[in-house]
Amino acid sequence: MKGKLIVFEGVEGAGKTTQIQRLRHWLTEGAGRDLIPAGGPGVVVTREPGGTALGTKLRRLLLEVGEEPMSDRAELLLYAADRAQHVEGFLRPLLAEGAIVLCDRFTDSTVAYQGFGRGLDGELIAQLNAIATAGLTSDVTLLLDLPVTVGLARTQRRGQADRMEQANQAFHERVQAGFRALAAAHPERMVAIDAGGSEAQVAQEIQTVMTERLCLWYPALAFRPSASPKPLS
Ligand code: T5A
Repeated sequence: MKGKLIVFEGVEGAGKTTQIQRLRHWLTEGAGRDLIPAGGPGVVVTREPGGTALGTKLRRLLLEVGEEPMSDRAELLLYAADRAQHVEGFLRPLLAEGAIVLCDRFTDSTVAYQGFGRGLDGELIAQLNAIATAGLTSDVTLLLDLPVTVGLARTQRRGQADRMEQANQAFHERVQAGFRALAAAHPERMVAIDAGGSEAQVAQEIQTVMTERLCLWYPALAFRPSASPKPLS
């Protein structure tokens, strides 16, 4: 793929949406602009669930509190359906054109939430992720690491909890343990970021990691005289 897929993961309220917007700003209007190729589709922001028209409907089904409890397997299959549509109809075409895609959640969320959280079989989840992605993996995944209680407190300040947020704390702690296990198992792909600081501090840490990655991905740009890979908050 010509483009790059940069994924943000973490527990509820870890700050993914906030940091994706900050990274997009840095890459389009800050010092990061000099480190990515000009032209093409540029920097694109998306999310799972809900990155496509079908996905928007699936997201509603997944997050609203419905009339009957959703079975764990139905939940798993709906997240997989959302991903299959997102990968084929949105991510692959954009990556083929050279886009830098910033994606809020991807396959690791299914391993952490449906695997570690719900207790569904890891092999089954790996198979479904393989079907849904047809082999597409992230170029880097930034895990925003934050204590569950801090993240949930942030989301509670926003108001009514969605269906996933309503799960008990033990569930969210298992999800957290899942993310940390994934980061330990895939150090080349996943980078843990301390998400407990101020928004600016977290953004700074992300810019440092991304400067390193972008210089590796696009070395010709990094060594241009005009390039100024200084973190910008
Ligand atoms: N899911 C998803 C699965 O179970 N399986 C899957 O395969 C997939 C793909 C998605 C749900 O679906 C589940 C996971 C989720 O439960 P969602 O609404 O997209 O639902 O949920 P989240 O991704 O968790 O989104 P949130 O908006 O809840 O969290 P974010 O995006 O991590 O956090 P953000 O940036 O919105 O910030 C939350 C609040 O904290 C403040 C912000 O201003 C905001 O109010 N904040 C900070 N406050 C203090 N210090 C900082 N550093 C802060 N950064 C942000």
